[in-house]
Amino acid sequence: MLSHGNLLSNARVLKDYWAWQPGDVLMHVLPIFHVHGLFVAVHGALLNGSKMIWMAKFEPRQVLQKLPEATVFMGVPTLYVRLLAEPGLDRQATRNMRLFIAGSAPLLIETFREWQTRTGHTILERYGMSETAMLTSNPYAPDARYGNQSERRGGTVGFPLPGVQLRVQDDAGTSLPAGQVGGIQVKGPNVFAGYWRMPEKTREEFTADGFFKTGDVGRIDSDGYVTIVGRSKDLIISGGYNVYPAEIEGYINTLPGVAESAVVGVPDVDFGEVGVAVVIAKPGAQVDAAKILAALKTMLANFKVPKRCYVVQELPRNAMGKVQKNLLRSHYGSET
Ligand code: MCA
Repeated sequence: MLSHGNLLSNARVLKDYWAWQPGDVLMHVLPIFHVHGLFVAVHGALLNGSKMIWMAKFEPRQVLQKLPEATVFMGVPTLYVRLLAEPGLDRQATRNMRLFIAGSAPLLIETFREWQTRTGHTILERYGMSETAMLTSNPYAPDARYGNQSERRGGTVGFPLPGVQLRVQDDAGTSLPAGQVGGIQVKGPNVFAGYWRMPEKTREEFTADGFFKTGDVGRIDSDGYVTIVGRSKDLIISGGYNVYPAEIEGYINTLPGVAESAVVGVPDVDFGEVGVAVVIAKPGAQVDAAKILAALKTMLANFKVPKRCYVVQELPRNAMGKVQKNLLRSHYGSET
């Protein structure tokens, strides 16, 4: 439940933080059924009274053709990777741009650096969630508020935005000092009121003193930059879309002949991360990996369908009997 107050406060902060200015033109290429495309991009432009160049689909070549008419671009890392694959991406193509912003998934340092080399622009990475809109951002420009810490630092998501309180806690609920890794919790005028008609879940996800537990794991460096190192929830972020392994496993387990399954995220050059399914057949049953994927395609949105499927004899388990997804990730992450 996001209120108008949540969204307006965040949009105002972003307008100031990213220095939206008269004459800005947004190149809009993201789906408008997510906070990134719908709120951060569209509402940023609307609040600034800005023109948008509206693309129905992300086509790298079309984007490059139109880019000289734009000043602001927002994308998930996959879009930057795909633009980098275009020979036409260079300083000339990006000459009128003021700002490139990335979010929704981790931007690899290689992408950040290659973008700098090819275009001369430094991508500004920020961090947010549907529940909170935007939480942190790398700085737009040198700013007295942050002394020397005014660079856009690759691999980090920058500073908590004005008005956002962000802390890192261990499992016992103790706030951790700079540099130590723990659960990221936030509070601020942008944070939602709770999950719609889910009071239990809402209670679980907030602390007694009103901080929202993001489920992301990270640290705050001594100079204030926030870095996300992982997440506590079992979640795959593929091309900027959230994919919940438990949902996919639930579908696989209903298929004929399947005893059990585990879905894990493995690295992918294009989507950052993609799902891989590892399946165990019922005794005596014949299960075919390609058929499983074909069946899933009829049941799920395409982006949720694992890119690969393996039928194996057993799943690695720890002493408690829990599937060791980390082992599956490292094993299947190296097979392409
Ligand atoms: C498409 N496919 C995918 C994905 N997208 N598979 C995994 N992950 C994906 N993200 C499937 C297609 O259905 C197709 O399957 C095959 O992969 C190849 O698709 P392709 O043509 O390459 O895909 P596309 O249509 O060009 O889409 C790629 C995309 C898109 C443009 C990167 O995924 C996208 O727009 N992502 C952005 C999502 C986003 O806005 N996220 C923000 C949410 P087949 O071959 O079987 O047909 S997060 C958010 O809002 C928070 C608050 C935040 O902080 O921003």
